[in-house]
Amino acid sequence: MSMDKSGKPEQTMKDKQLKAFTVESTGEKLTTNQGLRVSEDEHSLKAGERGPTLLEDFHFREKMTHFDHERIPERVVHARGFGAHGYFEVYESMKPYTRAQFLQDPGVRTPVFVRFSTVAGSRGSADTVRDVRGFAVKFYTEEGNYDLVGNNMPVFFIQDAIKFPDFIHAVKPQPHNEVPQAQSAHDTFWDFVGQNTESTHMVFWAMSDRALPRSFRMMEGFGVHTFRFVNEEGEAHFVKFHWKPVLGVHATVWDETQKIAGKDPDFHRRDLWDAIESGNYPEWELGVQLLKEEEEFSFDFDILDPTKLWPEELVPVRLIGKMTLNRNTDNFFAETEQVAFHPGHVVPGIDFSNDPLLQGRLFSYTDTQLKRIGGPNFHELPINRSIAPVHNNQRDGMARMTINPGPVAYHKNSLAGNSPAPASEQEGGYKHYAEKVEGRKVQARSDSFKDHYSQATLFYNSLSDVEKLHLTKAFQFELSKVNNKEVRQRAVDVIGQVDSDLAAMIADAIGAMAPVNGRTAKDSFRSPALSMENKAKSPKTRKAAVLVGNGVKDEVLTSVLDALSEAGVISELVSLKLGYVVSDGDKQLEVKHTFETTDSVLFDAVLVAGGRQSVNELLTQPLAVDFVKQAYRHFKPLAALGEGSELLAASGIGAAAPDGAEAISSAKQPSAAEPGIVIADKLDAKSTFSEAFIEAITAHRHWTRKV
Ligand code: HDD
Repeated sequence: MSMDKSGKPEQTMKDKQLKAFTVESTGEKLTTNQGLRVSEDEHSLKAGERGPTLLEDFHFREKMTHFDHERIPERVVHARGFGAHGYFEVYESMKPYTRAQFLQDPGVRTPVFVRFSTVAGSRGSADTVRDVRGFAVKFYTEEGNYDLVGNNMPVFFIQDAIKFPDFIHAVKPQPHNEVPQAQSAHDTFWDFVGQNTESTHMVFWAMSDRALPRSFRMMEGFGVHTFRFVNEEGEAHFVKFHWKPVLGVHATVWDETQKIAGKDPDFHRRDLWDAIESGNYPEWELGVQLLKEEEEFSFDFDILDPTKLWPEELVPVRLIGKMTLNRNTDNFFAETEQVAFHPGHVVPGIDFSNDPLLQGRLFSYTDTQLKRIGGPNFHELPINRSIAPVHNNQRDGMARMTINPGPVAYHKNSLAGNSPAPASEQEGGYKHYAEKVEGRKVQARSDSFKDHYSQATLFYNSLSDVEKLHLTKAFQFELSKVNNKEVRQRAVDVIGQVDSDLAAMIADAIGAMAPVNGRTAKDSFRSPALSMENKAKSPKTRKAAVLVGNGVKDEVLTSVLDALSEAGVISELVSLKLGYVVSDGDKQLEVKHTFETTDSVLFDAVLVAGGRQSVNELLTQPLAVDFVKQAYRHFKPLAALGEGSELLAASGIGAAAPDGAEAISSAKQPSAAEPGIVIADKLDAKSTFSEAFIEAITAHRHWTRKV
């Protein structure tokens, strides 16, 4: 990627626009908001040193008033989020399908701002709760802003936007006591599921590992609805949008997820921030599934139904470009909090379908910004500004920033030569796709939306055994938190319409009855693309904890750390005290964390370094033993150099497993006795050791381990 002279990513047009609003105060004098220099900022103006504060202290009043008004309403959904800047490049011209300018020329970089979010929790809730993740992308195109406001799951809970307030009321904390925070595991959510069976497919996604992403950088994104591409000739194609992460799709395990929420509630935002700061720019490929207009009725599901996906095996995903995030925000509030997305922000060549969920969204998003940002001029906030010029007859409103001169603010006019004038299509004017519609006004839903179970079955059947096990346990956990027995039973009955064996396993764990009229998922169609197991794997940016004490053998450790770093793995030393440990070769190695300040749940892998004294120190520390034990229970790769294998043995690893004892003895080669455990006590095996450890890290987790 191109860099400027200081080695930073080159500025996009959006960066330059934002720069004009950026105020750097380092080295400056303190002033009031009126620009008056302030001479005192610690003592308010008083009548005598011990006297009352005087109202005339304008600096005190201004400072306090601003503080009192610092909060705006949090988003009614997706309140907790995190954003970053980047750019998008198309691989090849999409001209045959769409006239959208930003999808024409592979040489053009379109600036983007992306906000990831959880849905149910408040602004201060934990990152790693079980939830859907928002994946909202604002493209600052030369034709105006285009927002692709999606999620990390390809379907949704409801089919018609009129049910959105009901669904959100059911999943949010209960209104009488505001409990539980950022959880779907409570009566009202599961009551909704039992009463509104259209949610079944999405509930399966929400109970799957997709709801526990390891990182924002390792999750897919979906536009969910069917949209339209329209080309210069006015021809339309139906289109579904996908974001495919280059690092693959990975999750944490449930026990780990819950612990991270306590140990580091900012786990996902920290991960994204750190990746960008360290130059490991996250990347996603943009994929499209395309259907001709005449193929609208070619499937056994309705393509307007947002609870249905288009199986990739039936409609292949074509990768058309790549998005790279390469710049963190300068100010969270100004950028991430004030950014306003809207599925109705489109550019010529992108249009809507009649999906009733999408149609309702087209109303809701402007409405919510009026409340949240406080008026109709939210488009003028720097983060929301288009890089395309804005000219219209809108005037006034709360906090208007542009100064539009002249008396004319209406169309048509003669006094300003009838400007600003509507543009023709050739001049870039947006023209709505001339879809033919007819019908009676009815409050009803098409029969083609009535199948609530087939695709839940498809999803369940497409999962690997481990993913199925996790999903089963998720249902068991969530329904165990439901107090009302009838609500529990109804949920089991609904699950029975997808797979009766699954429903029976859940029923057994939660004291409910197995459904009598269940179905079986076994014979249904599979879509391998739906399983996370079949996605890309990479060791890049994975974090390894390296457990060390004083006297650690540094020679072999250094070569292993070099190999890890070359593979893109980030290693951080964990020891008993912060500062340095002194190695057997008298080197000072910097310790990043202590066992008190970190935890294995914050790492992807663990390496125990060798050296008699070092390992003895670790063996005296119960937290070090717990660290290793827990990493093992979470199926993470573990590696030990030399005497380091004793810490593994002390944690019950290897010795407890059938072939483990042998592995821990003097293995010359890394042991394959247990999946994801790499042990070497011979220095000459170091290169093989590193390779085996990197391979184990690349695999993400080692599910066949019996824990
Ligand atoms: Fe929504 C925010 C995604 C259905 C109403 N939504 C919001 C955000 C995302 C989504 C990612 C956060 C944007 C940001 O980071 O600022 N929403 C979706 C998806 C949906 C969906 C993928 C289904 C396919 N949403 C949906 C419906 C409605 C809304 C049916 C209402 C009719 N959504 C909103 C909202 C929010 C919002 C209330 C809250 C804050 C905001 O818009 O800016 O208007």
